[in-house]
Amino acid sequence: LTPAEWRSQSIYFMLTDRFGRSDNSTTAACNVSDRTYCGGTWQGIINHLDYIQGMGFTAIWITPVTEQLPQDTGDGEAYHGYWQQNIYEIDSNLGTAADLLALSKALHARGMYLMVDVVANHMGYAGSGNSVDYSVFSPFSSSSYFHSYCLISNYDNQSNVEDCWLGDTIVSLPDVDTTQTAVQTIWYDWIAGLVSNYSIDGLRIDTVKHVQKSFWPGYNDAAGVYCVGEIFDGDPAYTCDYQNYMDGVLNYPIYYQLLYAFQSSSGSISDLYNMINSVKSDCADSTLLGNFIENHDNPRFASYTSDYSEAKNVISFLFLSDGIPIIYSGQEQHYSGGADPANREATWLSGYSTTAELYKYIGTTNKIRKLAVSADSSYITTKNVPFYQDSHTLAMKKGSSASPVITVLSNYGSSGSSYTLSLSGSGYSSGTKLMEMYTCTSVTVDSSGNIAVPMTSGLPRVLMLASSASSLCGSS
Ligand code: ABC
Ligand code: CA
Repeated sequence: LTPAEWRSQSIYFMLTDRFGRSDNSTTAACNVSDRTYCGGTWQGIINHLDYIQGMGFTAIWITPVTEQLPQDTGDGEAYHGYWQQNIYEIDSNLGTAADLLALSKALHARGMYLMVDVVANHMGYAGSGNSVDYSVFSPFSSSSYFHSYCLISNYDNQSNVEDCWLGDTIVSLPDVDTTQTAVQTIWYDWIAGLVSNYSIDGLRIDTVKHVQKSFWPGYNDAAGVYCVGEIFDGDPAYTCDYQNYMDGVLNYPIYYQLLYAFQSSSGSISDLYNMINSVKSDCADSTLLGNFIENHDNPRFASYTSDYSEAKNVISFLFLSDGIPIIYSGQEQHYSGGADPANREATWLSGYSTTAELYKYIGTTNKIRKLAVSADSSYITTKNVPFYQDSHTLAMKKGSSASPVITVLSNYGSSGSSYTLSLSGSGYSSGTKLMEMYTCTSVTVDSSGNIAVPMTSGLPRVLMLASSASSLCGSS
């Protein structure tokens, strides 16, 4: 799938080991602090595709599929998939090659897409960096393929970040010397083969900032599908530059400001407002970024606040601003685990409830976004414009200038009062009939061009042309 085709998708991300089991158990124990395999499989994902599609997702992103180090170490087992030893075999804990292919086929049969996480920066070894037995790796079975051992010690020094090793002295992440032509050839051939063997539609690329930039265009080209890179950094100038070397990047700059703005009613709306504009100007194309508020490396949103209205605001932002929305499995069940490994709760322990508040909210929000995409052919490529802010409220518009979708967010939380926000600056002219999409409330633009937005309980509001809204809100 091309970058242009990915723009309008929405992605559900899961650790394969933690989402679903082949036996469909909803009770199998999974003690996150053990950091061991819990029994999730590719077949388990196939078994629960209705649950994922029921929220409106059109794609999934799964953790790496390659064969991992086999030991149970002081840092646990390689259940997350980021400690590979043999890139030509797959992790048998997660299933067989036939199972992985079956997952790809099952998705495609539903018109859904498969994104796979891949690692080019390192391999994984159970032991300290000066004791590595390189013969366990396939390929790269000698030290000559690697940078010499040093742990990353200074994130402000880019050569230290690129040439030294991630990991610790318990599990080393031997750093592949990606500057060698022979290494580049191996990686480019490998990624082309993986994509073709399993009919993969997109890639999430791990540890992008730990590899020299010049490595990535060749890798992205060889993959031939949309690539979104992980640059774990909140600085838009730093992170966006990588979009000059691959299709998209995960939106860490927005992640931090979105979290800060909505983790409490005293969060800064203006910092988020300004970051929307910074990302738009620093990134080559903000509509190809991957938007998220949770992942497996950071504490879950609900570990910062249990408030459902705050959770709904961040979800609405992810879906209705520029970029591809990504929800991390368990977010829809309001899971609240803190830092790794606590944020890796098994989804099956929720019983896959489809009546959970956020499960339903994500479903509605996916529908609103799809309606916006189908009603306005320029919606997905037109850049989001924040146009109103006060200390608790942010309004932004996205889509054709004649009929943008307007999203109003508030960080008051669920104890917020009911009031009418008189919203100016939307660009809609007096008399235009709009529909508020979460409540199906009709609103007519007043004679001064203001919109009387009915606010309550700190909940998000989304307005679009009433004439486009009938499939969700009935005839107007
Ligand atoms: C394991 C244990 C943990 C234990 C740890 C030492 O070892 O599970 O409990 O604490 C995988 C596993 C992890 C595992 C690691 C290491 O491997 O999933 O469980 O931790 O063995 C990616 C993946 C991630 C994966 C790896 C490794 C990479 O998403 O799941 O981890 O393949 C760095 C990397 C980033 C990596 C992340 C975990 O570490 O750059 O690629 N993620 C700063 C740095 C970042 C750094 C981040 C976290 O800290 O700049 O580069 O990410 O260490 C903002 C700044 C940011 C700053 C943050 C903290 O503050 O703007 O730059 O990030 O304001
Ligand atoms: Ca490196």
